[in-house]
Amino acid sequence: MPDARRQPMEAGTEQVGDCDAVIVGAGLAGLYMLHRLRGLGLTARVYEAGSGVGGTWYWNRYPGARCDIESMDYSYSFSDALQQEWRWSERYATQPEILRYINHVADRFDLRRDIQFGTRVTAAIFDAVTNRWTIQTDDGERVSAQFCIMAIGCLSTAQTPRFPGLDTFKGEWYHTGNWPHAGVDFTGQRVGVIGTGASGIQSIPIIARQATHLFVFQRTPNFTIPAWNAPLDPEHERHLKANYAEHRRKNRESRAGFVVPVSDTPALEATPDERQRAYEARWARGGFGFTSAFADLSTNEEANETAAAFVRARIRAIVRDPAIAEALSPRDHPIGTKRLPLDTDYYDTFNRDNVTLIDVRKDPIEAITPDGLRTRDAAYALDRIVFATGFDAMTGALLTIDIRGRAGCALQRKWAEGPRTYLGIAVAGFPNLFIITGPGSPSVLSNMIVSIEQHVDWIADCIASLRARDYAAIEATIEAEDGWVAHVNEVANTTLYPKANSWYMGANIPGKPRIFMPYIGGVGAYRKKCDEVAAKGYEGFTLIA
Ligand code: N01
Repeated sequence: MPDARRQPMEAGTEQVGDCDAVIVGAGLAGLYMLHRLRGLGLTARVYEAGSGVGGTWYWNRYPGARCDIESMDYSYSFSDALQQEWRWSERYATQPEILRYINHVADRFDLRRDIQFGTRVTAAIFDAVTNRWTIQTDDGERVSAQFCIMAIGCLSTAQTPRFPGLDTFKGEWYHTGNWPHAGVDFTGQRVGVIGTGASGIQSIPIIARQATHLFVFQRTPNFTIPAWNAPLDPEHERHLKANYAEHRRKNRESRAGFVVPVSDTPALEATPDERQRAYEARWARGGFGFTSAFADLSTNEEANETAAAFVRARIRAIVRDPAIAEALSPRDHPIGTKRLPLDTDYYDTFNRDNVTLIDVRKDPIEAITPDGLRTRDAAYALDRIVFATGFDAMTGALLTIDIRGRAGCALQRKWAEGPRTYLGIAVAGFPNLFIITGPGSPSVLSNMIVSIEQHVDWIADCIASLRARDYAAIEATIEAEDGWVAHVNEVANTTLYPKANSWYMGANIPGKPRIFMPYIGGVGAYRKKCDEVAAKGYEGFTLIA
């Protein structure tokens, strides 16, 4: 009788040997994971689909791409020498600068020699007899590893809507999440941008300055807050570097992985004048702190509406044509319940003569044509189309890999009704599989680097502990997983977040289960929980000898 627990691999694959761990992805998570595992004396192999390191910052090269966490916060903290020597040039770093930083880290810590670029992992199969994973790639390689660590990012599966006729378009089209490395010059072009999420909001002002004419196809207007980007103030840099350890500690213990002044006053207890002053001050400072102006903005709809109304008034003050201002004004979701983008001149861009806003909820896109795009009521001649239409977030990249745990159970099947994890790191039935910033962890609701470092450190410590005690495997129990999933939902339901049709809810992907995927309990509280689990001998996990 064949052993049902052993899964056959595809014929024609080449076994390339054993290592202690396979890491999938060479972005910020994969690189630091590799560094930590090497430090423990483990052998690790990293597979990366791109031809270079950087993950998100390797793929998202669209005009205006920049981080909206401040650069002094959006950087690794694990090496004091690194954080002291690296110099950021702006308050919010551009994509090229972040990619230079990540390349610098890869070189500085000599990481490239264990990374295989241009290789996609297609399958990962667990063998319950050996407690090892066999990982298979698109170029036919197979490798066996005790641990399989998914560092594939939360927003790495670009989503291009299936409009009829796209293959007939005579011009060029791009997705913001898979941008040509050579860049795109829109000078003299008629350009259509579809989508007004963070990527659209960052790229639209820049494309508008280049294009002959820009048509923005908007389905849902979004709230956005000014970034007020500027060169990094040397005095601010000096001060932070002198106090970096303390600053990083506060970030780790904070709610979102960076510190903003958080008010403990409920908005409805303040007078209209006090609210106006608070919102004006936050608007003038720019950045994510806007929604921390009052304590109840993410939990009380009436309170939230006071902040939303302030932003809509700003839109009316900036955009000269009242009809366009109204079309840009979000009315279908509480502010902050969809990821709040930060912008530079976004609303003002709609004052330009060469920019046209098309509300595709009123006049839906019917098809892409050889010469452009057709809505129900009009045809638009376009030379270039930019899809700023987002990602199959949080689960998309994981579920494109055929991941099979005990008894051949497929993760795709297990997650058919939505992702289920313990702590967003582990999945019952999938021993020795770790997910960095997986669904059920703060991940996308936080400063990603803070969450990445926390997960990597936790996983590295867990592996070290298993090895020290001669355990072959660790597996989340189904009870712990069920309890965590219930907790994640319960906390989400105390907020307004589930009220928005957001990618946090899977709402942007037709047919995707509607579940609030990230954990909204806060970075600091979550870290404490993970540390407690470890301190109690990995409570909620089974350790396998
Ligand atoms: O994607 P999105 P994104 N027809 O999903 C529209 C991170 N990020 O790439 O809202 C017409 O937010 C869709 O409309 P609707 C950040 O976490 C970070 O912009 O679904 N329109 C929406 O307007 C962010 O949240 C940074 O109705 C369609 C847009 O496309 C996440 O990435 C920068 C459509 C997609 O918005 C994703 O942002 C950039 C269709 N069929 C991104 N399908 C920084 O750190 C979709 N849309 C700065």
